[in-house]
Amino acid sequence: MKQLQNYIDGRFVAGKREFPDINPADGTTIAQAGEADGELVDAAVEAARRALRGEWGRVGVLERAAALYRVAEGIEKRFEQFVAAEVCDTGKPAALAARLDVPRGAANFRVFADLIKTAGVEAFQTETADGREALNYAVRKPVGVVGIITPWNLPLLLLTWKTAPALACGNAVVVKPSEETPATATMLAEVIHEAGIPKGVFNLLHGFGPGSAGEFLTRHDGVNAITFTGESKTGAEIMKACAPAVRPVSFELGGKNAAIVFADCNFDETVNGLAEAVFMNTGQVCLCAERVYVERPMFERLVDALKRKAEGLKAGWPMETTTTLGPLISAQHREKVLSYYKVARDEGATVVTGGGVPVFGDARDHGFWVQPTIFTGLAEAARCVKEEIFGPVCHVRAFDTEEEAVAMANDTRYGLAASIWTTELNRAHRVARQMNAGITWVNCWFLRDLRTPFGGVGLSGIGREGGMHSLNFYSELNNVCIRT
Ligand code: NAD
Ligand code: 6OH
Repeated sequence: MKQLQNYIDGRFVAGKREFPDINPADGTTIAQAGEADGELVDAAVEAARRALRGEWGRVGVLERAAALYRVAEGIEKRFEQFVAAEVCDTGKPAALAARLDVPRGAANFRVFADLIKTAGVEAFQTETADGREALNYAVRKPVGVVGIITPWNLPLLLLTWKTAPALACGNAVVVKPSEETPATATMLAEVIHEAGIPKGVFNLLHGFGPGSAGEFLTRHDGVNAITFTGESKTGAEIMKACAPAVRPVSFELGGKNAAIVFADCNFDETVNGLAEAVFMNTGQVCLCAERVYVERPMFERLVDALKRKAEGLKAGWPMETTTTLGPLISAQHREKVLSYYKVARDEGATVVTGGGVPVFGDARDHGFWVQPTIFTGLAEAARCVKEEIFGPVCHVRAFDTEEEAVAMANDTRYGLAASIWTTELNRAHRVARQMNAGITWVNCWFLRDLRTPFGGVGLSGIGREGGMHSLNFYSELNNVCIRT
């Protein structure tokens, strides 16, 4: 059986205990990963600190950017292997991994290499009361050792989204991918090794959260900042762990995202876009729309079209090209999603389609599949309208006025991403500006320009990453003020 090891100080290191890496399509164990204990976490952080004091601490921006380019190329050289590993770990359709996860893994390195080369700093000429002047300019320095903790839904995409800018800014990193998806992180360590990045600059720890590598990393005195993507309640725990040392955090957390569909929308494009927004990656994207609000005259037609989309998804073996829907990540996550399917029925929902578990009559019956599901008829206060489910499911509700739609969309403790579907330009601008969210898409969803601010409000996170926002989190600015 394949062994997935930690990567510390330029060497692959086994863990003292192993845990299984399971393929969610059929429940089989595909590899064993070595869990990092406290000692290995110490070793990784110490290696990172040494790297900062050594060669990496003296490497200039151009050389760092060149190293990031080599990593991007290394990912592309092993493109098919990355796709296969991501597919085995997550069960997502290979077509999706090949279109989204793996290309973004490479793009993240290129974008931040380009950005760090072109990023300027602030400068101000200051007039002083005595008629003289001062010149202020900011110097960008690495934060130090950055701890990076990521989830299982877009494993390579999210790990590289944080690793690339952290390295671009000259930091050393200790990364802890999700215990559900250790494979592509291990391959990334191999690519980074081959790219000739000095030892200790990138360290990889496998393991869990509480009482394991994740928690140890967040509590470690040698770590200068933590960047985390995952559940809001995990974010709260990490904040507590970081509080005593006032370690800065950047959080991209959960969502309960709304889509607002106006009757003047381009119907076909909207239905296609919504089908992606609700069902992509089996609904396991933090940006997925779990609440769809439709202007009343279009309600029946849209529910019917979305139902046909859901029923047209092909839950197949992930490597088959015709497959468009994968399983959920784990048995435990399926239990959670199915418990919400039950709660919705108990709360009085109408089940438009789905609501259960598909039966295949083959090994997929040992995997963690659920049917794509659409509910209507729930009150806005219902748990399934308020809580993040993170599955292929949405609730659709009719609205009568723009004000009502905006109020319902904003009535959430989360605030990550909204989407608005309309052909009326003024309305698009007016409604977009009112969204209480970090990201608002109009007539599209998950259309990404990596230079834009990315993050959420409320329970959806703290801070923004993307473009200069990432560079600012992963660096410290030292303002130099010179009397002239
Ligand atoms: P999770 O919070 O359970 O786990 C994420 C990571 O944190 C894993 O690596 C886990 O081992 C680690 N972890 C767990 N407890 C920890 C602790 N106490 N200390 C340190 N590390 C700990 O999240 P998940 O189930 O892997 O991912 C799904 C969630 O992530 C959803 O809520 C989803 O909305 C969110 N998400 C958000 C974004 C975003 O950009 N906003 C992106 C992807 C996923
Ligand atoms: C969450 O599941 C998706 C996050 C996406 C990004 O962080 C990104 O940069 O596109």
